[in-house]
Amino acid sequence: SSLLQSKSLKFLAPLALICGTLICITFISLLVKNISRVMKTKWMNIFLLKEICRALLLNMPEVQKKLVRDMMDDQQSSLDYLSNQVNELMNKIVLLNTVILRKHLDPLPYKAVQSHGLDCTHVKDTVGSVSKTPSGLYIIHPEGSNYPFEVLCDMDFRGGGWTVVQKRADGIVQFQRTWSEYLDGFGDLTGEFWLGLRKIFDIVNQKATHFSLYVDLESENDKHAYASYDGFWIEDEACSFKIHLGHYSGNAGDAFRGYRREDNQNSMPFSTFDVDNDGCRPMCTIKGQPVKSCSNFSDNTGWWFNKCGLANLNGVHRYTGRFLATGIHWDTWTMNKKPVKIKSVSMKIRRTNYPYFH
Ligand SMILES: [Ca+2]
Repeated sequence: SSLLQSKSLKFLAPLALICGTLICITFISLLVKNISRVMKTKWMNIFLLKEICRALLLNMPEVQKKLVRDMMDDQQSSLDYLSNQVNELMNKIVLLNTVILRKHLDPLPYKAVQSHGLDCTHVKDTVGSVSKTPSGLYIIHPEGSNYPFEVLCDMDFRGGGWTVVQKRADGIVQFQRTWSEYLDGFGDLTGEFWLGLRKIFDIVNQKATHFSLYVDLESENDKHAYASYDGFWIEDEACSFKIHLGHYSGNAGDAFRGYRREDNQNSMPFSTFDVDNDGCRPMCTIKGQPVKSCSNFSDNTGWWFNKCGLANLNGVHRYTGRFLATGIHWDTWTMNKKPVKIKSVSMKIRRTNYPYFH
């Protein structure tokens, strides 16, 4: 029996070994399987993460781009707004500077003096016979006028004796005015002004007087040109202050008469946006545009328009040192076949019998 026992043991031992090995292999294989499953999920996760990252990376620039674009747009518009504000402020500073400069420069020569006359030529003749008459403000009382009024006399230019009827320099004074304002005059005699049609009428319609007109123009680049008329008078209010001009001389061209018959403003009545005498009845075609009112077409300024013509010295002054699209026109004054951009103007009148004339 002990032999049998040892035989069976001999037989059982390898069997147990095989069984144990098998179990072991199964266990290990199960373990590996498990590990690999875990690895697989991990890898899957990594893959997914990678995919998500890639998707994010792909999407991120788009999102960012949009964000950045929006931010830049915001920045740009606020920059534009700020630079506009700066420009506006700069323009205001320029205007204020000119006001201050004028206040500093003017007090002496522009004090109204006591002496009077019928007009600046008469003032010059009477006051100036003793000592030099300075340029500045004088009170005149033309024949036929019901009241005396203040005028600016230019006593220096070409022998003096000039009554200044209109002046443009800095754009401070608005020339978009009603008929009644053009009638009585507006602005500042020490700066920009329109003397007024009634006063001009009273000066040029005195007995035994003839007046000439001198138009002094200055371009944006400080060039000067002039147009001189050896005769100048206007009709009364009932005739809407029709203008009458004598012979032209000068180097700026005769913009009052223009080149074509329809440009001729000579003997035209005055027009404003509220009183229309401009010869466009019912309509004119200006640069291919239908125009009912030349005053409207010229930013509501007043002038002796004729369909509408080449001259408008009362046009809107847009010279701010930066943007030049001036509405002041004397379109016969040209450079490179284009009308010269006008920065400042004055219109002055003087008796023609003045000895120093010409
Ligand atoms: Ca009209």
